Amino acid sequence: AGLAPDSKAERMFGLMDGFLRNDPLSLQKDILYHVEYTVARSRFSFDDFEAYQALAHSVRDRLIERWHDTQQYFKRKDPKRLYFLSLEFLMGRTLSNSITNLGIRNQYAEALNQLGFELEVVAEQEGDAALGNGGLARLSACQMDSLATLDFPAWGYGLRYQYGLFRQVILDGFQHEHPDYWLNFGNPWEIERIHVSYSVKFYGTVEEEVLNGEKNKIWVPGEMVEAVAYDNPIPGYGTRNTINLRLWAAKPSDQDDVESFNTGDYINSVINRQRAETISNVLYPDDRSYQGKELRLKQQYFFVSACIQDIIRRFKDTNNSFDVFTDKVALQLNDTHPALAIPEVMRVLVDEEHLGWNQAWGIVSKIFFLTSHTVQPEGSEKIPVDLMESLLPRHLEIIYDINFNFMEELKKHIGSDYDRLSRMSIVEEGPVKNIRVANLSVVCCYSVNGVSRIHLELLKTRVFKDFFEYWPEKFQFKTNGVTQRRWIVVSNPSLCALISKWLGTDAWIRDVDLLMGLREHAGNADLHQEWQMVRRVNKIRLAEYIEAMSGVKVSPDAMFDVQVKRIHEYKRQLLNLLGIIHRYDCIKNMKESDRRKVVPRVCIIGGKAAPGYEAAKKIIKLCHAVGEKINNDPDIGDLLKLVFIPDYNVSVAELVIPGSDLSQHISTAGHEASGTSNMKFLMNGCVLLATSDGSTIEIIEEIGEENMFIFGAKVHEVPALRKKHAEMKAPLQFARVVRMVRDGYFGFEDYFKPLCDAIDKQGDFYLLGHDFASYLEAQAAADKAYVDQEKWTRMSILSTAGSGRFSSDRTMADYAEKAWGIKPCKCPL
Ligand code: CJB
Repeated sequence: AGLAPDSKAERMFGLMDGFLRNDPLSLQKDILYHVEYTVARSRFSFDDFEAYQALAHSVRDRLIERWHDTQQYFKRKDPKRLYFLSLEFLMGRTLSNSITNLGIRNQYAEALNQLGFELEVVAEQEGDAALGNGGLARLSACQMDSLATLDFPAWGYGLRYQYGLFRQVILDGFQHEHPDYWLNFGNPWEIERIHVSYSVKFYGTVEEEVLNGEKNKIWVPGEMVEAVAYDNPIPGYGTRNTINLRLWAAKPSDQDDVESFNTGDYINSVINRQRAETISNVLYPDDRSYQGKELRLKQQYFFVSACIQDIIRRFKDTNNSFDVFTDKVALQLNDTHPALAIPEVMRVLVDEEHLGWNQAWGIVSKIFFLTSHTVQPEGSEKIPVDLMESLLPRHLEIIYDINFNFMEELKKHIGSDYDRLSRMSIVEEGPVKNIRVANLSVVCCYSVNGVSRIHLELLKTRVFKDFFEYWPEKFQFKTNGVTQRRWIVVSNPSLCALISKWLGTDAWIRDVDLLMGLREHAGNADLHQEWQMVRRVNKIRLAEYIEAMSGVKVSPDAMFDVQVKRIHEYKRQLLNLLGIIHRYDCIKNMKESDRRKVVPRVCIIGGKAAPGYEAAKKIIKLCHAVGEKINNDPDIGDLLKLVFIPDYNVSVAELVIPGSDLSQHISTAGHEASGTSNMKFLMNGCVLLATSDGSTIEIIEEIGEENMFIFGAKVHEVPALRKKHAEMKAPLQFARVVRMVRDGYFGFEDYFKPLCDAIDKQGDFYLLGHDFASYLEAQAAADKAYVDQEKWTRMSILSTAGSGRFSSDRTMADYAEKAWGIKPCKCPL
């Protein structure tokens, strides 16, 4: 497959002994080969980590084989390709996912076994690739898996940060951030492409030349940095297709700074050049606010410049006119972070390829597709014009020109409504002049996509209201999804086997709508028994992990109630904590006879706070302070426990999600653009306790409100509630728990004071007080349902059964058809 049928190729193929073999004996040989020659340890003595390394290299060989075939096939067919640009990818671990998708998991397990190792133990040796912050970044990873599985001719592009997302270390209940130097132990999954490297320019001046009688701009840079490619193969499931995730690393440029070397200061010149590498050094850990930082802007431009050079080079390999560019290339912008790609393509087409402005704009305005992930208008990025002018002088000119044309066009339609014109302008006037990256993206992208139906409503009516009224057809939504390969097949193998048994097929792994077939067995007593057994084993595994991490012993008989996600005020981990305090307070004040009716709970919270986000860090500390009190109260015993899981990441999620009974998604309505962990919990048969927000609204439609616990204000009620809030009195039980925190019942009263003030002195923006009573009702309903194990198991089965619509396979097929205009291109087996 993939090889041209000439005799030389056949000879080469023969010399290599054909394709790599996947029977357990061949796999053992390959593993030992890599122990000896790649890891350079003795095959007579190697440990679990070395076994992991060798195993990973043997998997890598198989990935490369398929990668070559796929890329060669794409090249031959030359279809329209999708380029997925994202500054963040949360890939997590690769080993288990790869061998599952390649369909050789059992063979590897057997091979390892015969060498005296256990696959599960060896797989645990791998660290997470955490090149992203939260939902947005994990979404990119899920979508790559779906693009590969659905055979789409797609490439992902990202940055190869040396330091991924910080490691969260908890000391005395406080979060500390430690660097994540994830490449310390090598990374067998990437292929360094030293021959794929591009110069990226910064600073300097714009000059004019006359070319064929026309004026042409040339950017004379003040600094150059090399972008070197690192390829990460992404295998599809049940297909030979293996697509590429190309990550760029910054390296010093040979062409840069020759001057300073000539001045004789050799040592300083070397050190200066080395600074180039800082561009791709570290991931920004704030997942919503990165305004106006030079390094961030450099990162973004470095990224898009490398991508665009690579994409145009590949286009020119098989095409000789830009007339067909829009038939061959679609560029997906994962939020506005890579939006500089827009002026960059304009610059390349006009200044370097010498297309006229109108022709170039005709191309640019058709190839970009934006996905917005946020509902906060203040979350959108701004670039100070001064900074832009110094770092990217030519791009600033281009943005001005785009804006000029846009404003002229707009005036023809809306006349002299200057307020609106100034709101829609790409350039924000004021004491500091800024480029509004969101406006630039909306003006230039062919479509703007929300991540859930309600999110689109909010984009239309709040965030991009002016733009929606002007360009209604530009705005669409494609509800997010997650991949069932990672979130069921890899992370919950026993549930996977059970589902396949009851559906009579494992075809749902590619065709996830088949999960609906579980509905007809939702009342079957045998299924219930098996379902409960699988869930219990996962809970025991989680209980062991909790004890190892926090020293708290928890009983798998209790309900495991979980909230894991980034810590944000709008996600309301504080509401959860106040609910737990209330529960504790109630139990303390109960008669013995009532205590016997209490459903034992283990409350589990996990997530990272952005290093500069004070309120979020206080919430983490409060969780520890409350946990400390409850867990050590002999009066409470197993009735209630509260544990914080430190350093929540993808591989921790793979353990926590399958072991949860109840999972909380309790953002103030109108604040969560979509949410995606709700979908992962759903797939694993966890029952949701949630507000009607983001994608949860669509989940309610799919599985029915009677199979979930829904509470709280609705999106359309929130603005009025905020206005009314001053006159409203918080319910007594709410005031009481806030007072307990304020009065130092859990210690640290000065430290927690701002959290209490935000609620009872500063207007309670996130409406904790308003939603508290209905939150407690929903929790009480969950307790009641849990006691009735038959009812609970039914709800759990129906959750999994209804999760198919929330697969990223559906999202990617939607984008392919309605936005990008790409078609599957399946490499023959
Ligand atoms: N999101 O993770 C991030 N980071 C951001 O900077 C902005 C948004 C999240 O993206 C997810 C994927 O679309 C959404 O599900 C989630 O609601 C949103 O907060």
